Amino acid sequence: MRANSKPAAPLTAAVALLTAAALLLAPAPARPAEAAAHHVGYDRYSLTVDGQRVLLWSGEFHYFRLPSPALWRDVLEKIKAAGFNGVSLYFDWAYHSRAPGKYDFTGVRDVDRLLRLTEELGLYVVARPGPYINAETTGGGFPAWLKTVPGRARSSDPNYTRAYREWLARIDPIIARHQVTRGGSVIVYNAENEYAANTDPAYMEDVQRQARAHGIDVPISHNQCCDASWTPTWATGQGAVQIPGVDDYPQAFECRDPDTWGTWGEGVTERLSTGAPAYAAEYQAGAIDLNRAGYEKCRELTGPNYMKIYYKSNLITSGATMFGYYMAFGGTNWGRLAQPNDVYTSYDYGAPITENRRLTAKYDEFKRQGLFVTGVAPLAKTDPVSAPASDNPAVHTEARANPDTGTQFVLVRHADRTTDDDQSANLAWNTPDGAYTLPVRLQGRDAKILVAGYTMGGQRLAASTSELLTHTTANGRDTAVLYGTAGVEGTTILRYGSRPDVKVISGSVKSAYSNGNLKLDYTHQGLARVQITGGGREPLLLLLGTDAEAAKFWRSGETLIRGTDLVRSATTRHDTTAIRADLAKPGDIEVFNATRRLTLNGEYLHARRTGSGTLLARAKGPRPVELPALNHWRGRPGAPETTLEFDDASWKVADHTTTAGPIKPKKPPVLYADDYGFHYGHVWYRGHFTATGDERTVDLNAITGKGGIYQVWLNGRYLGSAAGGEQKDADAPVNENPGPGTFDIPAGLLPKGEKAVLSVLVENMGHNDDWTADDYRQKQPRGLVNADVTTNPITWRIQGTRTYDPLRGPLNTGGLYGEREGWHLPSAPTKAWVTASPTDPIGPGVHWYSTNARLALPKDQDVPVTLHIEPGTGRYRSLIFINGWNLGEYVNGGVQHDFTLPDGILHPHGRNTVTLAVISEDASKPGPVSLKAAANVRGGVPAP
Ligand code: IPT
Repeated sequence: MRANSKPAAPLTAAVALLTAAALLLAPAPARPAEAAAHHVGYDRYSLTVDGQRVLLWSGEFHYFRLPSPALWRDVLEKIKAAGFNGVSLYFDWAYHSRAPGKYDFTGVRDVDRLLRLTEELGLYVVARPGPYINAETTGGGFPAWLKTVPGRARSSDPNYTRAYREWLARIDPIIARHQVTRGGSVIVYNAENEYAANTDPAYMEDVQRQARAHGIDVPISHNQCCDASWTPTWATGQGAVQIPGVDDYPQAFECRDPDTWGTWGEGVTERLSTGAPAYAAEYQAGAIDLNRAGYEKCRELTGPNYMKIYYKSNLITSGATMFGYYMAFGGTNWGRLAQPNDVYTSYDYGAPITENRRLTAKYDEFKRQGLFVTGVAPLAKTDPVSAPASDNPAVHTEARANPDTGTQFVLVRHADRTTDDDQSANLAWNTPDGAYTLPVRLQGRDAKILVAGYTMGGQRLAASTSELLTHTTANGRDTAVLYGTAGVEGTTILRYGSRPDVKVISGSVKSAYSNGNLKLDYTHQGLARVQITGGGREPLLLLLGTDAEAAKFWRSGETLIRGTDLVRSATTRHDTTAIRADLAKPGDIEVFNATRRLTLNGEYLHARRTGSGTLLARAKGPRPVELPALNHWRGRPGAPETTLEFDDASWKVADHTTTAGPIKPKKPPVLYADDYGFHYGHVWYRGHFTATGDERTVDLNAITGKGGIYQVWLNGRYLGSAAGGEQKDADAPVNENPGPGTFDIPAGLLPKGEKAVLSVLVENMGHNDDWTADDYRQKQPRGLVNADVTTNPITWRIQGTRTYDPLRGPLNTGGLYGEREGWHLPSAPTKAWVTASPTDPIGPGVHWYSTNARLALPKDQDVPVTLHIEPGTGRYRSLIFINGWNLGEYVNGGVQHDFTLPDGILHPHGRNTVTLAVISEDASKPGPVSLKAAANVRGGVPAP
């Protein structure tokens, strides 16, 4: 289906004929069944597909943060329903590769399935496989095994080159077979990521050479941080890409102060190349929770007002036609996916779609903008033009126009973008259809894009001070939705060959006709409906609503629907329109341009015809649901490694004397976990020595990544714990105590000449990123980095993850005793455990608890379930395993108390195991644990 491909009405036929090509929007990516090759091109205005312009309005989605492929459909359908026509996808090397030469693209890592889904849903894809991606993911996407490869990453060092070529040789061919040029969805390939410091053009060039060799033939882009002041921009010279883009986060990441405005500037996307479209590769649509304010504050920081002012300003000021909003849906840092300096388990990001897949006020604003931007073809090709003069200097105007159609897009905003004033102005507006003086008003932080000279289906929109949401054409009638701030006046002028018949069906709208202009005056209030017939045009149903009313509309093809909490799709066959929708409560559903009968999620709906010619029906809400209490826990202690007699003969001896990493140990042996192949989660050390009798303290140093801890036992006696810390930056002196811990040895514990064992449990919170491409932070070790205990020789043994779990992947399972024995799995022998409760008072060490939860949630409802953990007392943290999947880490005293348990991992209609590994630093009393429903809607996608 093509928007705007309908023949124009007589008055504008001549113009329309001349500009038909410019008015065509490219069709959505083809479904596999009809896969056909298309040509992808671009010029300074926009991307093109088979010569037709595409304004790419995409949202970022990380499949690796939603370990449930069935729910990929849910999120992508929601992204599509918000008016996005594309998604931007990072591909995370670390997620797929557990060791050199070992790659997995099955199950939750099946990216071919993901790309097939984008094709089926008609979403373009910007594929971003790195090799480096940042993204607050462990190692910035680098697999931890890369830390043991000598040579600087993100350079043309031969060892690194061998490594990244291996990744690209695996991922590129998958991406290549899904390109638009082969009938798929991938329209752009992004090379590297914010490659702005310590750059190596030969490397940047080779990443692209590899891509081409692997069959990538769509344009290659790059996301430059953060404007053209960073050089190189990769616009010219060796390593240059075809479409250089810019990342922009104008609100920064201080969610604690959600009222701040434009901390990082104006957010205007610079054009980096004269021959390519301006590309906002990553444009801020949420934030990492840098100062632990909670993601709701991040959603406020980047809320609808920010979106109106920054996104709309950017569109008109920059003329960008390619956008990647970061993030559309953030998801979960499950397992050991987090890069610990910046994020914790939740990667909700304050995005328009929450981690529990709920739609927010930001989603509404995305929908208002997205339906407009992707539905109004002339916006894909515009040049700056002089703007209507404003008679109030506090009201700023700026304009662009399509050079072929003359259609104008006028930005109206406060001159001072930080103000929340109420300001009015009169605009002296020279439109393609005549000169008009029209009043506008900005109430609070706001910005508008007004349209003039637009051939809207069979209608001609001369000008409006309301914003255009969307318009559709079906059954010989146009329907258009315009909207504005509640209580604020609006004017819409339409052109006619003769006086049309105007019937105000509802609301209060005044109309006047003269000289071909039909002028409608109204105040935005609820939803007004005006039926216009005659005047030499096809009939028009004009809907004039408030912002809130506009957000109630959904569009699927040419079908416009009002009501429900989400419309996933609407398809009409014969006389029946079949709707797939979600409802949180019973409500009305109104279908514009429907045929005769309606079905909702497969069930027939009793509908009646309204005075607006629409079909109206009442739809049921969800049945209430109940979740079981978590009872009947069984438990057992989980740190036998602390005892003298524990048998560690099968453990690796840590005896390396050299390391590839840039941080060298003060003295051998190297104790770094990665050097022994233990990359994720906890690692145990046991140091065996014969006591001299003079030992007084144990002096240790460990690097865990931010937020990690380590714990120390000597001959079974607990000595205490310390924060693991991280090596801050390359300037910090090597080995300058990132995580020091000094522990007194109790008198009499180490008799001279007796055998002794020091047991140390070190947590690995995840690996640093390599944003600055200096290799230093990224290759910083995890585990013990120094140990001073005795003057006698020590034999160190080390043990981390024991077996590979092909289903759950490399980041799921660490090296706790229980993880090595599979206690986190549904098959755990918990019958042999004792009756216990995760709220029992505990001492230092590791304590395992497990129970079953039988869920019987209704099959036709979507109930996102979370694990809620109440604060307790003491210093402890809990790893959360659901059916064997590590779905996060609760840290007592931290910000996160609700952990998303996605369907697919969680069985909504069956038995689940809930297992906790509680790691306590001292005496503590953990808080209660329960299952919670984050929502309850009728609809959803079929459960996996
Ligand atoms: C930009 C990265 O490209 C992206 O991967 C992600 O880390 C994002 O930031 C923050 O969430 S880096 C930019 C903030 C300078």
